[in-house]
Amino acid sequence: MAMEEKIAALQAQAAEAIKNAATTLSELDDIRVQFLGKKGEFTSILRGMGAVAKEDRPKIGKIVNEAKAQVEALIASKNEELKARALEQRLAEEKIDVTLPGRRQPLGHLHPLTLTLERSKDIFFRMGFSVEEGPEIEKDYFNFEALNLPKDHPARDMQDSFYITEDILMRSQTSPVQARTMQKNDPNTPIRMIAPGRVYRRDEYDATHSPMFTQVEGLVIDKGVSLGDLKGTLELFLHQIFNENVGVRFRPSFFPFTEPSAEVDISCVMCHGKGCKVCKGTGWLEILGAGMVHPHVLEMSGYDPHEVSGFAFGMGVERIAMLSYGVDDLRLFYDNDQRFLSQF
Ligand code: 2NM
Repeated sequence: MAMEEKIAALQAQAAEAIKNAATTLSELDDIRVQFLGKKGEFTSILRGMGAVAKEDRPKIGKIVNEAKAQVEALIASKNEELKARALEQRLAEEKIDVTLPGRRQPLGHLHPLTLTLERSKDIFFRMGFSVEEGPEIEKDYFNFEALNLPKDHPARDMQDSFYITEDILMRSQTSPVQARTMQKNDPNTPIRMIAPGRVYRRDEYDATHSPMFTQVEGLVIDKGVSLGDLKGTLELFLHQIFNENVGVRFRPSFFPFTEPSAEVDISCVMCHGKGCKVCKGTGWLEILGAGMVHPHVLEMSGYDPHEVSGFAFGMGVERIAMLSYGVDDLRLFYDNDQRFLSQF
């Protein structure tokens, strides 16, 4: 058989196979290998070109290449056709049952400490307090100096605070925010603020202590602010955060930044004042510290103690959360154990 005829026959054979024998993509690929592969029919013709007369080689070579190109084009279009058909078949076969109920995503909620902090903020917000924030990495000056804690004060010991350099530390209270607010303010504008946030102390980690805990401190400065205002404000707060019937008492105490200073107790939430293990038989639980802002503190931050007076207070959010939810180990707030958290 002449070379041209052989090629034409092969091309027709390939076209027939592609048209009728290939019903799947893998069958089509088998056909491609059979005709166009390394050991395929067209390749062996090209290999056999040596036997063709020299003057006929360009002509025959051209015919082979054209035939190959045609077969390749047929394979490509059949490939598209089969792919489209396979997709159509999948779309027809696979059905989504939209009536099946969805997988329920368990819904989370706020952390008990966040809930307690938000409730506290809300109570003060309704009394006209603004919320101020400040850095957790603080200057020694704002954390201690401006609050009347002189250089030799025991609270400034390296053993009690996390120092970063000589004069930079992790704030041990949120009062530096009050000092910053006083200094930022015009001394003729009154202040009614709270400073909530994290504070850091070199404490053991046990049922009642943590090297990091959350505080809410407050500060009110105006003309004629009195100890009565302090008592009224804190009583209102404690009656709202616990309940209307909780007992509140003020005991004399000492803080470097307030004079006079007081510690504030509530009647025991467990025994209602009768005396139990939680209140160690006293019937009372210490809940916050407070006092009238020391004249020196006012002065250092630009307020004239002869013109204005103020009160300040501070409390631990963890302690409030423990007493209002009846939690006896502070570490539970930080463990992120779902069995604990999902109860709030
Ligand atoms: C407390 C207790 C008493 C307090 C004082 C000040 C400031 F900045 F006005 F001096 N801020 N917070 C204060 C007073 C904090 O925490 C137990």
